[in-house]
Amino acid sequence: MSRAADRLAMIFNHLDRSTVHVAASSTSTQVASYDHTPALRYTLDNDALSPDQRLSYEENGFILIKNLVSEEDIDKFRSAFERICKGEARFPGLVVMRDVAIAKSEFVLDQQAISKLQDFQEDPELFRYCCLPQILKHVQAFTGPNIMAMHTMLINKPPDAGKKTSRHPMHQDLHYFPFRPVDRIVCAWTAMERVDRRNGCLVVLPGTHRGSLKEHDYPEWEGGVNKMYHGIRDYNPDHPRMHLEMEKGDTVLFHPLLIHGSGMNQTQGFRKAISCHYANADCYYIDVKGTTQENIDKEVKEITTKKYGMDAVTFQDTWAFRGRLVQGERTSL
Ligand SMILES: O=C(O)CCC(=O)C(=O)O
Repeated sequence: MSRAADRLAMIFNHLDRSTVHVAASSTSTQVASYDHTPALRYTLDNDALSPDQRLSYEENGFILIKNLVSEEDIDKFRSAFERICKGEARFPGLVVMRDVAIAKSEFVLDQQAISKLQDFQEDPELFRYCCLPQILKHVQAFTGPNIMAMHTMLINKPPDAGKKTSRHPMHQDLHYFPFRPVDRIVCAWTAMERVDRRNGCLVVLPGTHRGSLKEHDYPEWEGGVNKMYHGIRDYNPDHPRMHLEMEKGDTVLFHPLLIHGSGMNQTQGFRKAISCHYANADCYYIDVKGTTQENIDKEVKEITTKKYGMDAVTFQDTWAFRGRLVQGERTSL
């Protein structure tokens, strides 16, 4: 038997034991079920993950890898963030966001006021995160060998000011992306310090990556909602949820349909994480007209027109400008 077949057999055996896919009563039925059910839809057969990791992602829509990014690198990313906060470094396209609870009049450029950096692809130090070989090694299990870094963020979740605005509503990242196929997109999210329920760790609904893209909009929260923080209107509140408590350097890789969000930061510290959404460079742009993504398309276009005075730029263009090749060949995106 070839190594790949060997590995698949291992996974099928594992599926069989944990009866994840099909509860079948006889061996012949089990084999028939596997023939008709593509068991490994979400991961590629390229040795990038262990069979257990593949199985876990197929089932749950995420995998957590302990200690993937070194303390030294994280400290360097923190310093790069601080330089931006102090106004010592600026990069084209970088979006600096503040929490909605901070009144405009109180806004000063320092770490206390900044809740998120987006689109740091032109900052060589922060962008190094997206190119770390140990991350790309895992990412290619989902994207394949040609990899684009499409969306970059450093999240600095502030201590909640009492209005619960530090929460991130439950959402699916695909809502923001006009490219497909969905299974060739993945997010890497690395804790820059210990994250737990007190400082607002990620919360995920395991298995929801197997569903479809849901309707998103601003939640009706009394204390206000941060810009672009759309949430799902109707997810099942009784679906089992998992709080991903992580140590500095731990990294979660998750599917863009996985329903997730994060809780309130009830500490006095700023909870930091760095993340990148990757996609197979062979992905293609789609027209979102007539889909649930029409509202985000409209909002992005309004922002671009206001910021750059360019109303000809499309939702898809904004992604093509930001995307950077990190491995292989830029074939499509
Ligand atoms: O880091 C967080 O709190 C949540 C980030 C997130 O889910 C997002 O920005 O899409």
